[in-house]
Amino acid sequence: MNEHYPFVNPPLPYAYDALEPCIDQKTMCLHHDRHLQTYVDNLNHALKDYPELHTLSLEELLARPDRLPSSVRTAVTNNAGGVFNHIFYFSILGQIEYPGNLLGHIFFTFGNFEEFEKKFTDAALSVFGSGYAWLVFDQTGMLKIITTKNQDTPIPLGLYPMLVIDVWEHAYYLKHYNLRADYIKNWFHIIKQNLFSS
Ligand code: MN3
Repeated sequence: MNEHYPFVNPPLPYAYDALEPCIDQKTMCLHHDRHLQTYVDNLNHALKDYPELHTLSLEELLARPDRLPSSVRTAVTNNAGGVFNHIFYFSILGQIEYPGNLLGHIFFTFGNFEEFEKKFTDAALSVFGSGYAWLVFDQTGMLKIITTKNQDTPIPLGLYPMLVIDVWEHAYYLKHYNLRADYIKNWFHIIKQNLFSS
């Protein structure tokens, strides 16, 4: 994610129906082509009149919000977050290999996969309103589960994201209606397939 202004919406790295039946094609189309596209468009619009920000990557824009002009701080942070979070979410769902022996670290940290799944599910269910649950490495190399609100990211916290689930209702409402827990189970089905096949 080292591109800079003007940002583009990268194509989904797999077919829209590749995650069926866990995540349906229509949700993937709308989520990628409309929701993510809107964040890309709004980010470019917010940056348009600030050439000094045009060479910065998404991570650079997100790392130090205090360095952004106050007139666009909120717009840039929210929309750069929306772009970063969605690209990351789509990418880990299609990933066959995760960096740094992630599965080994999960076993080391949580004892077994079921314990990780339980703790991560609880975290994802605990997000009130819209946001994300993440599995991250902290700066000491320890795995942690965290949640973020709205389009906040782990980047300004100095954390390195490994996995994420988007629990905004638009990520699951068409298929699962209000049942976030069912969607989380389906998300885990995909992630387990990826992790255990590598
Ligand atoms: Mn989303």
